[in-house]
Amino acid sequence: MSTRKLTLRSFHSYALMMFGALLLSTSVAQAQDQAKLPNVVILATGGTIAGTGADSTTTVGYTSATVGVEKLIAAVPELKKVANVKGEQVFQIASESMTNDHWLKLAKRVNALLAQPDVDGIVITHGTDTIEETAYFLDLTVKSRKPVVVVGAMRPSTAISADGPINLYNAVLLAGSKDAIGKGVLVSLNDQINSAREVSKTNTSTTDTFKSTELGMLGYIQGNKAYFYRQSTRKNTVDTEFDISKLDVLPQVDIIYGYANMTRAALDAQVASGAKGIIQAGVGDGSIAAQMKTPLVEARKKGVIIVRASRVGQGIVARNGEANDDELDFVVADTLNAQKARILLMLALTKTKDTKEIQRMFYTY
Ligand code: DAS
Repeated sequence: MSTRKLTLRSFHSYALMMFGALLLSTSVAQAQDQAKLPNVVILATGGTIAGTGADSTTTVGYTSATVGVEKLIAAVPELKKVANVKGEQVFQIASESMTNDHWLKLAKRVNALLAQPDVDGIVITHGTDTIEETAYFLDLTVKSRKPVVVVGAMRPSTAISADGPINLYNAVLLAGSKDAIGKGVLVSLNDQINSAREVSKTNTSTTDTFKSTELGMLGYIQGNKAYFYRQSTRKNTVDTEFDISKLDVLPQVDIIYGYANMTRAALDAQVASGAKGIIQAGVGDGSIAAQMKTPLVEARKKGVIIVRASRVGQGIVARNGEANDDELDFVVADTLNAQKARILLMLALTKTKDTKEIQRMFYTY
């Protein structure tokens, strides 16, 4: 074989070897970069973020909870840039159907995963209707400082400008962010970061629906980075006294809604059905209508814990303000709305029936 051919052949094999070495070093470098990314587990529960509509203009009247977690992840390939993600389909429901049983199962799964050293954070995809409740339940029961971010969407995955993919991307980025450690359970949609305790759904259908109104959101997600400007002053996660690891059921706590001309019928029915606690979402500063005082005192005498909350949505329900709580042995909800006061009272009742202790909890969490 001529020298020229030999030189050409050896050049080819040398070039191939160099290309192989380059490929190998690139894939090793990529593997090393990927290894540096946080490990985030996405727990899917359903909701609009997993919803589908008849066509791309359907933003109401769609079917919630139809798209599986793997498809949600596949729809956002950019997730790989910010975290190593794994998905689990925990439930597939519209969140108006979320129950205490779902919450206990979800909280136990979250705690089991966060106890693993190879899990850095968790994202929970969830319907928006009860995100604030699930998030607050987790805020009181998760036993880790690692980030837990609850995320949803206001438009189904099939809609023009669906907000699910960007919300999911931001939630995964936040769950992998060191700044989110120790901030309590977070709710993140619409580029904003809210605390589980303060956030509420404030609009039936717009993408900016989640607000912490007067007490304020914690920060923003902008340009692939989470920015925190404040954090909740209330105890949460590892600093709470609640342990659900051995609980299979939660005490029944119901809510009565205050309005002019209200009657005792709903209260009596809930007490008769076994309620261990009643939250009154009262008018104004948790006021009690004249016709409701006797039935509430009767319920208290049966051992039912009565908590005065407000339907107003903002502000502190003052103890001994609109009612003599000391004399009636009632509790006040502080700034918690009725649906969150219900969650705290359910967990409080797993520890005590002492109203002084329960009031302390409402001033602590
Ligand atoms: N029904 C709503 C729910 O599942 C849909 C949504 O907004 O997520 O909460």
